Amino acid sequence: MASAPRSHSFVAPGAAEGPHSSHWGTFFASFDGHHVKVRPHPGDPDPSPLINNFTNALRHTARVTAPMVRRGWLSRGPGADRARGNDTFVQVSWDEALDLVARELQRQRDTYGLESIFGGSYGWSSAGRFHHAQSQVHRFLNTVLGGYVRSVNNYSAGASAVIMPHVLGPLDAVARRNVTWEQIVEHTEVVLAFGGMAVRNTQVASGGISRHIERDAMGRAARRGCRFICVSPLREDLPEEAQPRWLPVRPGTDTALMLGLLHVLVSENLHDCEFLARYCDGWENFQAYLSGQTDGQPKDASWAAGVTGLVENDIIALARSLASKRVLVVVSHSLQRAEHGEQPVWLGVVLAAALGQLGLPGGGYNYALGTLAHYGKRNNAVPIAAFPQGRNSVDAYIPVARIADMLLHPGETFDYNGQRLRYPHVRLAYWAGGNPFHHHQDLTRLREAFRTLDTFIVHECVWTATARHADIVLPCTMTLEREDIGATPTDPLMVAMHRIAPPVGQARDDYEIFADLAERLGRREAFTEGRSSREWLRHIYETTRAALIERGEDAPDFDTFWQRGELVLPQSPDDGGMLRAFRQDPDQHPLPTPSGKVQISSPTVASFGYRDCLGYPAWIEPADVPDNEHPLYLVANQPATRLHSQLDFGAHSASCKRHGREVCRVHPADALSRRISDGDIVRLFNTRGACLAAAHVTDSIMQGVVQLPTGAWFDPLDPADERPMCVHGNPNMLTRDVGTSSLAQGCTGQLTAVQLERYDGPVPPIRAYEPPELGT
Ligand SMILES: Nc1nc2c(c(=O)[nH]1)N[C@H]1C(S)=C(S)[C@@H](COP(=O)(O)OP(=O)(O)OC[C@H]3O[C@@H](n4cnc5c(=O)[nH]c(N)nc54)[C@H](O)[C@@H]3O)O[C@H]1N2
Ligand SMILES: Nc1nc2c(c(=O)[nH]1)N[C@H]1C(S)=C(S)[C@@H](COP(=O)(O)OP(=O)(O)OC[C@H]3O[C@@H](n4cnc5c(=O)[nH]c(N)nc54)[C@H](O)[C@@H]3O)O[C@H]1N2
Ligand SMILES: [Mo]
Repeated sequence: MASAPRSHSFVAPGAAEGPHSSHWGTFFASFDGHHVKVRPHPGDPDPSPLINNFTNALRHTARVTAPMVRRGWLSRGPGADRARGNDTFVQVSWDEALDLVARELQRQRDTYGLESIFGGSYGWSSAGRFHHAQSQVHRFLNTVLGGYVRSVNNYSAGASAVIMPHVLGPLDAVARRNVTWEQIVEHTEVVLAFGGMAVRNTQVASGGISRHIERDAMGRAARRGCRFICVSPLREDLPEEAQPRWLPVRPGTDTALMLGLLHVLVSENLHDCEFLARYCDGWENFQAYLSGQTDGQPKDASWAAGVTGLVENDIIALARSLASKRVLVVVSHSLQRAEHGEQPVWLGVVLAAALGQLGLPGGGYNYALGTLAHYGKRNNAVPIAAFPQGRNSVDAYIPVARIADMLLHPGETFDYNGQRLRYPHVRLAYWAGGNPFHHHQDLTRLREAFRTLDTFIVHECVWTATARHADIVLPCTMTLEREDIGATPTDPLMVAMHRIAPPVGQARDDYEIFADLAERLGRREAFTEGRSSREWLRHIYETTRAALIERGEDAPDFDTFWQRGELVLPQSPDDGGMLRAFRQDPDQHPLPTPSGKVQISSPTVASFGYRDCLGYPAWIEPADVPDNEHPLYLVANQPATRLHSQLDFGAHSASCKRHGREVCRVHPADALSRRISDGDIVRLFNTRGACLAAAHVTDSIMQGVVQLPTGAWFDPLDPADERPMCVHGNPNMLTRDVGTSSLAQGCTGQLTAVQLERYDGPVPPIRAYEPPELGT
């Protein structure tokens, strides 16, 4: 595994075959006018089946093939409209569409100022560095208009990105430059994985991934004797190769389990006092809470068993088995995408510190390892340039998952990381490269929020629910229809992403669309700097090439790189990063925290005075838990068969659905008591909404929990309904739109409480991939 990957030449069978890359793998592809043929990169030891989602995608009926304007907006003009999401569209020419967009942008800016424009906050779009749609829209709004209301953080790590700097340092230093899979294969004795490390998730890395190594690495570590413990409601959150022990924990209670483990370690004097004294700050404060001195409740194993549903003796035995071992604590992103998600992230640090493991090879704490293919890897020794964003003159921003709050409550104040902020009055949203009807919670509320806008502009390749709720939809190319450079700092392969197929219908690249809009607003040069797409690729490539030349490495010119199809980049040594340096010399290499040490408790966070995030990590009762009416936890996790909502209609994703619906896992006991059989259509519901899904009855999920992955396109039974049922299986019909806490205001979409029943009504057809009706 340590050996560097080789460059592969790709003198391919079909003349038209070319190299390409996606967030889920590097591959070669060709197009026959109807279908795409894909072949994984030969250097990938465990390629992802997700690449097969491309085979039927390019000419699918779901593609947007011409510019479209919503009937109501065209006839009545900009303004709040309840018809959004339930209206016909009118096809217009590119010139008409661009004139309408340019005029409306100008009107908003001149009438209300830039604080009325929201720059499409979020979304993964494609793997290429240049055509990255989010960067395109942000650069456009900055360089052409002068700025926009932005968002900070993301849906992945909303809580951890804010709490981690208070406790250890920047998130990337803890997630991306820390313990590698190489170290685990060699050194680790116990991997304690909260939320598991599902190989279905390590199929993916933003910017691309050329070698999927996680399954093999876990297998090799396990064969050497490393024990893997999967703390999760789902057995499959660790692969068989890891020979895992499954510890099914009640969702949302990991914090209590960690406290129980710490209580055993401390009361049996198995904790590393020397490490805590030398490297940590604020242990006493935390210990007062742990022991019960603060609130009268010792957080002992018996208490933890009551909260988590685990057996007291199992908690005690687990704690003892960790002492004096090379232990790696892992906390997945999923744990913090929930109420009080800051707490398990913080307590993971405390547990690793109490075990004295931080900074040791293969030991300590690697937040999010195994949730994306970025983590556990070496980092490249040369930089990869991004498409520059320009300067944003607007100060107003929101934490990304507060989008619906902002639209529904303009002018109101809210807490965020020690500050009191005010929601700006946004009247126009411009989205490119994301799908809020995939990523946001409580979709009924989100529909209400988007209905308040004057104008909603979306660039999309396909008719997502977001496009259907827009006023102006501009058709854009899919990645296979254009050239780009695929690269990310944690993968050594830079890929020349060749164009595989001509664009569908009238689709154009986001860049070309923005360039023509900039022209209409008199700012073409400011946006393009006079470069064509190809010239931007050359420009971006030069940054990497210059660094290679400086290091005396193979540094082909752009044309040679393009013709070779790929370039292997040098990587930095596996040196353990910030935490190793700190452990070796805490005086020379203090952590970037107020004390320079690990903040077991944080006076800074304490000074904010929040009741939902205290000055030390703690168990805080969540509000959204099962009750008599909604007795089950719903785990709404990442889909195994696609990336988010992308290519949901793709061959692989579609082949894994049942009766065209998303599959929901149910424990046999929960199924039996509801007379649900494997394959039945079921209805999941709570006070916020409902959706249909197909049941898969399995004992790989713990009793009392159902699981429905994200990504099935929102498909309302009746779009005119105020609270429609999704007939396809989108779990965000059910999730709650509240922040993790006043500290981070992160997304809490992973967990909610639901009821489940067999659905005996007539099964409605799936219409999510049919284009909306055309009007005149
Ligand atoms: N309930 C619940 N909700 C969740 C999560 C959860 O665990 N539970 N997870 C959250 C997480 S971690 C994430 S990261 C988000 C993901 O949320 P998103 O990133 O918004 O999801 P994607 O489906 O990847 O959306 C990308 C969109 O970009 C479009 N696109 C692709 N290429 C291009 C292009 O070149 N140009 C343009 N203009 N568009 C393009 C695609 O068609 C697609 O609609 O979801 C979050 N939502
Ligand atoms: N195939 C595929 N891979 C992906 C993605 C995708 O869409 N498809 N998305 C990528 C992205 S953007 C991100 S951010 C990462 C997200 O990475 P994560 O957020 O970690 O991924 P999830 O699959 O949502 O959750 C992992 C597991 O956590 C468990 N879990 C949920 N709640 C709890 C809890 O309270 N306690 C414990 N102990 N376990 C719990 C669930 O069983 C779930 O299967 O995944 C990435 N990988
Ligand atoms: Mo994510």
